[in-house]
Amino acid sequence: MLDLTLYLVTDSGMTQRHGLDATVRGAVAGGASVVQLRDPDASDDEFVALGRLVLGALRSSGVPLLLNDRVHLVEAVGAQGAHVGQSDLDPVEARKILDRGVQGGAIGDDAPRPYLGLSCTNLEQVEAAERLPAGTVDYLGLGPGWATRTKADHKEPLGVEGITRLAGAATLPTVAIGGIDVERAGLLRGCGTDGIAVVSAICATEDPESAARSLREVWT
Ligand code: TZP
Ligand code: MG
Repeated sequence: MLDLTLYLVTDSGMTQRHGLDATVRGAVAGGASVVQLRDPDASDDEFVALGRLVLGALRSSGVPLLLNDRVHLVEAVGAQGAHVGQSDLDPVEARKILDRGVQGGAIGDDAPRPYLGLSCTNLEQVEAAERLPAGTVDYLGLGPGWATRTKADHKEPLGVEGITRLAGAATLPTVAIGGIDVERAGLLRGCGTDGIAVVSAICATEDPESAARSLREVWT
């Protein structure tokens, strides 16, 4: 099962300072338990190259790599799954594509079933996700907790109360995202999610490893 404790979502612009691979290695050394490659502006070819770079950085760490949106590239990258938003591919369709990769043998005969995450920004979306056929999605991303400049088109911030309400309505594992830093990670403790997801609080720092360590310490 996925460990959602500290979920790193990458940003290619923010990671330029240390490099995407070094940022990921640092984050994992500091305690990141799952990594999502996110780069809405990259072409598919660029995205596959970035995916392989990150996979190399994760090698022998046991930390899974999920791809943002691009379910069709999971197989090509050799990633462990994908994460979709409400306006991306329908989760049932996404699940079919992921499972087809496994059955086709390209991912490997004894490979575990790929993971699928789904973003939810309100209660209705959580309730709809809970009604999906069992095994469609593995976890829900809940957010944004706070306004964030990382995602220009984000929905209304939920705050601690909103995140708590959505997490309480979910039986699926959940992870909070959006504007989370060390202080807010502390505020979210006890909100009912299985973990916290961050972009800038790790990617845009001078020391991704210690940033990850601080977030993890506050959260756990
Ligand atoms: N989805 C909802 S908010 C967000 C995403 C990808 C961005 C979170 O970035 P940050 O820098 O951790 O606020
Ligand atoms: Mg998306």
